[in-house]
Amino acid sequence: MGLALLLGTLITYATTTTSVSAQTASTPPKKQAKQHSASSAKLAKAKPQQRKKSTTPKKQANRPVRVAAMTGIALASTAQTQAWVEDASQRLQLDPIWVQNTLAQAQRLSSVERLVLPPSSPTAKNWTAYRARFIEPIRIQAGVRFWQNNRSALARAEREYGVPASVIVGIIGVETLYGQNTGNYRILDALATLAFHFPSAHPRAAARQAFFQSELEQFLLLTSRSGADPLAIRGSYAGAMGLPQFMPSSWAKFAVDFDGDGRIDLFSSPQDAIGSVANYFKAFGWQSGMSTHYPVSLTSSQTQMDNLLAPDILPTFSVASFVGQGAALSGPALQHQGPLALIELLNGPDAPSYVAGTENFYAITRYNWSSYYAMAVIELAEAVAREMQGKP
Ligand SMILES: [Ca+2]
Repeated sequence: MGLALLLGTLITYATTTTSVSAQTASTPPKKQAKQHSASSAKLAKAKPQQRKKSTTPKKQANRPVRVAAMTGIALASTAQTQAWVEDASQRLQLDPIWVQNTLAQAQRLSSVERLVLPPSSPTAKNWTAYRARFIEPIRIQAGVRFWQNNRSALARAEREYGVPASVIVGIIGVETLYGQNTGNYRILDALATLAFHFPSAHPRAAARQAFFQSELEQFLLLTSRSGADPLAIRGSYAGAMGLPQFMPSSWAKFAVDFDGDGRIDLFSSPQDAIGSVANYFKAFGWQSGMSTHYPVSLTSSQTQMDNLLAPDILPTFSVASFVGQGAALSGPALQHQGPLALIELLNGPDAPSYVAGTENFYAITRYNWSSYYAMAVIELAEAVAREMQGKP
């Protein structure tokens, strides 16, 4: 997924990794806004003559385009790639010549290979520092504008999927700063690199490589079906695309046409992005009306920290069990139905922060497997919602 992951991996704040995308490798890079319109044509289906120019602002996000990082060497045609072309074409019922020709145009990007590796000298996780990168005035104000510009779609998504508008706004804000940073890697290059040259130094190289081969298949399937040019679509170095940074498999499974124009366009239709994020959460168990988390107090020396932290972010303990182990709750938390998790957020040299996470907190981590990411989404959501009060 998005920028969150970049920060997550480079600074090692993110506990695990990625994404909607479900288990993307780890770390999409900083993105440039630039390619939206180019990309938007791509996966969007049909009706070419009716397609409007994108109205998404193409602000340059004041980051230089790292052209050097985007060019590589031609992907070598090997016995492995040949076998893959044959096998994938058959299973997906794609024209093997088209698959072959498409892959032959992919570039192997050494920058992408480097980016998926864990940092060589990880720094301590620090929620306070991580938070400061996302809960800040520019992102909050952009969130307010996004909410104002998409008020009815957000309200409809909340009605139809039960996911609060604020959470959807939080996700799109953390992922791409509301479309300003959607990534400038050619998706074909990124996925082909990771599908065939995943760095063996990675602790789970074999599984990750298999994952990216599968994502490459989904990408070719999507482009083939929509008639999009697979060479023109851009996104993160890990293959995530559009406003919500969906991986191809997530696009295939969870993206929806929420503006009703007959095609799914996560690059330049904020409405499609909004509906797709909400649909994703609903599919991953979002429960309407449930809080994401509650404050928790752990002052007692009797608190059974090892036991409470053992399940990590997986909600496991009833309110009674949670409290019984010395994790004190108050107010509405005491009425909570369903399991809780003790979420620990490290603060470098300072004392960690803790919250009691619900199943909806856990649902946010299905978008990006990190409690730091989830908490940033929640706090950005809350900050934008506060700003929205009293606004037209
Ligand atoms: Ca649409």
